[in-house]
Amino acid sequence: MTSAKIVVAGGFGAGKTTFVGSVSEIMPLTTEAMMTDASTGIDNLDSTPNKSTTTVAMDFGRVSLDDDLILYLFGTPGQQRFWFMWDDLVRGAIGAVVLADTRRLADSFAPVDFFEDRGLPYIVGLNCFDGLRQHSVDDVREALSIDPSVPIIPCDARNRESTKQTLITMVEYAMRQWLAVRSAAAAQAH
Ligand SMILES: Nc1nc2c(ncn2[C@@H]2O[C@H](COP(=O)(O)OP(=O)(O)OP(=O)(O)O)[C@@H](O)[C@H]2O)c(=O)[nH]1
Ligand SMILES: [Mg+2]
Repeated sequence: MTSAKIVVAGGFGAGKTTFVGSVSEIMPLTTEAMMTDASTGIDNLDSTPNKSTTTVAMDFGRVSLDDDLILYLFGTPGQQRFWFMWDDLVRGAIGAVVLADTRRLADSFAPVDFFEDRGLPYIVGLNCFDGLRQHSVDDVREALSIDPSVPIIPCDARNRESTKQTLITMVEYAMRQWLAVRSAAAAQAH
């Protein structure tokens, strides 16, 4: 039995808590707080008018991908004022899913940069709100300057099969990256 830690990151309201909640086999641990008037003018709710809470620390969930692989999921807070926690949350993770809302693509720059800077493998999940994807995968890749080797896949954060498939893609990608780093190190040693 192996376990691995995965981070679910992304901009404010991209669907991180929804993603962890839809796929987790245990009742997810959430740290939601009511949005108050204090966030007016700071947090943009135009795209998610029904959103009444926000994550103030983290989400936590667990999912078994098969008989011998358990994933522990850590969702980050999305509000910029809580980003100082991200460094602690990613410690020990094998990789991350960056959820992007294609209606607010600019919110994905900082999360993508965060994982690029730290050299942690990440994939991008395009959370298709209301089934709409406003930009193609190729356009998103170009807009966010993401390397062709990094998977970018559409997903629905509310759908268990979709979130599970996103996680499988993440794990496969992290393993490929890890093997590539290991064989490069072995080649250097010879
Ligand atoms: N229509 C639709 N709504 C979604 C989808 N994913 C999330 N939502 C809704 O969008 C809102 C934001 O979802 P959250 O899961 O709280 O987003 P978050 O990224 O955890 O937000 P923060 O923690 O505040 O950054 C909620 O009202 C969700 O019900 C989706 O795929 N489609
Ligand atoms: Mg959240």
